[in-house]
Amino acid sequence: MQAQRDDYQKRGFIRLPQLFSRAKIVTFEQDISAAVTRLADPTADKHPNSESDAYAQAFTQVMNLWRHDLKVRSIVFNRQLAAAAAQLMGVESVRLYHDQALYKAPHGGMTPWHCDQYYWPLDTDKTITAWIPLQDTPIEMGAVVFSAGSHHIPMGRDLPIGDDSQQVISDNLNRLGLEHVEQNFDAGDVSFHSGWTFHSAGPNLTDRPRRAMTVIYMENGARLKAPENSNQQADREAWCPDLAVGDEVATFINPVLHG
Ligand SMILES: O=C(O)CCC(=O)C(=O)O
Repeated sequence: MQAQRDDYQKRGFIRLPQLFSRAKIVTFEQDISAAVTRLADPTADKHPNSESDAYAQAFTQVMNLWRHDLKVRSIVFNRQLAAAAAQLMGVESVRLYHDQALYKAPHGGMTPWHCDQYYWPLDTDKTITAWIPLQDTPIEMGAVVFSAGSHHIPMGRDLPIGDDSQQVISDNLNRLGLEHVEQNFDAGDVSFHSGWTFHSAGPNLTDRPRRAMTVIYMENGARLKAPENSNQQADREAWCPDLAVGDEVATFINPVLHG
C-alpha cells in the first residue's frame, strides 16, 4: 500500500483496480438500488447543493442510506474499504462522515467541476471519498474525472457545484496545465479522492443508468469548524447534530469504521 499511498498523496486521488470482485459488486448494486428506489423522494430537489439545472435533473442522490437499510449498512461499514481509506490518508483510524448514492440517468448531463470539502465544516484536510461504480463504467457513461495535483490549489474551494464552479475551476485548471485523468472503471474498481481534489464527470451517453455509491471518511479526531457558507451550515445540522464548534465530530452518526 506504500506506493499507492504515495501516489494518492501526490495526485490527490487513486483508482484501486479490483478492490472488490465483480460478483460482490453485483450484490452491492442490487442492495443499494433497492434502497435507493425505496428512499429516493421523487418530489425532492434532486441535488439541493447544485446551482445547475441540467445537473440536478440528471441525478438521483440519496444520503446516509446506511441508517435505513441493514444490507447497505454492511456495505458502507466494509472493513477493507475503510482500511484503504485510512492507509491512503496515512491515519490510524477513520470515522464515517456520510454515505451517498449518486445515480445518473441514461443520457443524464455532466457533473460540473467542484471539490467536496467546500460542503464540509471540518477542521481537517484528512478527508477522503470512496467512489464505487456499481457496474462497468466506461468514460462515456460518466466515470469520475480527476485533476491530478489539484488538492494543492486553493482557487475554487469556495464554490458550490454548478455552472459557476464548472466555468471558473475548469478555466483555472486548464490555465495551470494540470492533467485531467479520465479512466474507464471495471466493476470492482474503486477510486478514492481527497476532499480538496477537484473532480467532475462527463455526461452519461449510454442508454443505461450510471449507478455509483460513495462513502466519505474523515480522520478520527476531526473537529467541527465554524461553518463558512450556508451549505456547511446545512451539513453541520445534518451530520454533526448538537455539536459545538471545536468538538470532535464523533456522534452516533459518525461511527469509527477502522482503527
Ligand atoms: O458521481 C459523480 O458524477 C460525481 C462524484 C462526486 O462528485 C463525488 O463522489 O464526490
